[in-house]
Amino acid sequence: MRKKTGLIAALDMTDKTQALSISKEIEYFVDAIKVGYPLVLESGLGIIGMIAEFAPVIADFKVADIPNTDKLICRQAFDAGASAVIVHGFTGRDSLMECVNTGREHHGEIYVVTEMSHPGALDFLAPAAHKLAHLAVECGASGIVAPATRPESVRDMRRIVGEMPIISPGVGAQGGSAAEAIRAGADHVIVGRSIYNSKAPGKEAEKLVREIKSACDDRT
Ligand code: OMP
Repeated sequence: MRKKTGLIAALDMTDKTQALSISKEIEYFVDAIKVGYPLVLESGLGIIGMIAEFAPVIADFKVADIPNTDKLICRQAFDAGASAVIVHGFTGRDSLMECVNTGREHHGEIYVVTEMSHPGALDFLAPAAHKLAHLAVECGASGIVAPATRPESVRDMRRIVGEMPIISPGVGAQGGSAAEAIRAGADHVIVGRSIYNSKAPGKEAEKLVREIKSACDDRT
């Protein structure tokens, strides 16, 4: 994903009209727009192509199955116009490799979830996060997802994955800070509710972009 602003907006809504109007409002401020099950299940897979008119789309399907099923899901997302797909790594090397290969066939990217941002991630995922990050590197994934709610984990992941892109959710509604995630080593932050629940999504996105830029300046 090309980095211009460092911001990825997550549109976790079910209303297609609202999703398209917010996409138009924020297109200049985002590097990508992430859509997931809520919007796709309500509107159909075609919504990916519609949003891709405004910005590259990350299909957040958290793919987590056997290799063949993973391949079929990733293929659907890329054929619909997604530039990237988010997948889980805990299903193991063969499943992840299949996603990465499907991404390559479609000139698309695969981002692997390491530690998630919510409190429940500490139950099972956090203890496996280092292994998942290593697996993402070994399988040649495009990048990883690491939690803005725990900047120390982002810092840890950065040490493991080297230059690999890190995209980081959990900013705003989940309590994380965009600036801290960026200073800890994230390349992009993913922001949902703070943008789409705001009265002025464009202005909110613009504000976040300023915050990200100033945190990037602190880092250099
Ligand atoms: P807000 O909490 O509303 O900003 O939304 C965060 C977005 O990032 C949602 O679309 C989540 O599904 C997603 N997300 C997380 O919040 N935590 C994670 O660990 C991983 C993701 C993700 O893979 O995008």
